[in-house]
Amino acid sequence: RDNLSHENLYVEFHDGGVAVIVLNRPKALNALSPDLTRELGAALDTLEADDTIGAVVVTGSAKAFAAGADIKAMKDWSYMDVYGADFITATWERLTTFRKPTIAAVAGYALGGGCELAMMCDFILAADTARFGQPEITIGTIPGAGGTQRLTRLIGKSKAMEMVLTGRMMDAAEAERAGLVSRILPAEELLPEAIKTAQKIAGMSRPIAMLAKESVNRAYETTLAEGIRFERRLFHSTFATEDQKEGMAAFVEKRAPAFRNR
Ligand code: CO8
Repeated sequence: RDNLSHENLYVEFHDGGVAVIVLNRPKALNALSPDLTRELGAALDTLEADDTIGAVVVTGSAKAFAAGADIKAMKDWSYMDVYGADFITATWERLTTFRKPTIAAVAGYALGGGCELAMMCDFILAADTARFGQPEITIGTIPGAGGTQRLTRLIGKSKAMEMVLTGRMMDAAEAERAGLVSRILPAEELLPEAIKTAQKIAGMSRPIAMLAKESVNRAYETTLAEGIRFERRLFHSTFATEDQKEGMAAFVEKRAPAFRNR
């Protein structure tokens, strides 16, 4: 299947129901311009509607996942330019409303909006070259796409506060220790392993994977008691699917399940 090409990114299709969104604006280290974020939203709309796709990887280049929002584009904007356009959360939040599982495969710089974009994915796989940071304070602003919120939930107040107040970067090892990334891989294995992981997820029952994602995400939105109740109801609802019958029957019959995504 042919790649889907946009000006600042392209989408590769892989076997097993996986799409890879490759941010591709090398001359600006994948800085997230308004055009790039619009294209990302459009790509996600396409992949959400595509029944052949079960999981999505978002990645950049060897040097940069994304070096942040586009400082050259932003520098002269007025308050009304950014407030009026609700810059730029409306477009970015598309990733957080995407219902299929998403993996950020991060090599090189994930800074500012780039780190925020990675944190909007369901989990982060990092190359040993990855560097994470929220350097906004060094250019006279603060994180604006979840950096003060998601980073704090992921790595705790002390580390998040230090990073947001000093702008210092974390390397991959520190990011893994802190719980920001799920695993570190040698740089050359990052994308193949991310695709393999996405294929594994896409091979599960799609609706069940979506329920699992929704339930984990609820942990960030509500109290423990409410989250547990929400999880229990979703768990109950899996018994209304054919795939639960198939999965459990396959286990008992000692064979591989053939999920039909219903
Ligand atoms: N915006 C625009 N251009 C950029 C950006 C950026 N964020 N980052 C790098 N570039 C450009 C450089 O200007 C340079 O272009 P040129 O060759 O025309 O001068 C080119 O990319 C290569 O960059 P460098 O020469 O600087 O490469 P180095 O290897 O020397 O340094 C760094 C790499 C350390 C990553 C460095 O480029 C850097 O510090 N970049 C800026 C990082 C940053 O401050 N990011 C935060 C931006 S603010 C932000 O993200 C706010 C988020 C708010 C979210 C709201 C939704 C979008």
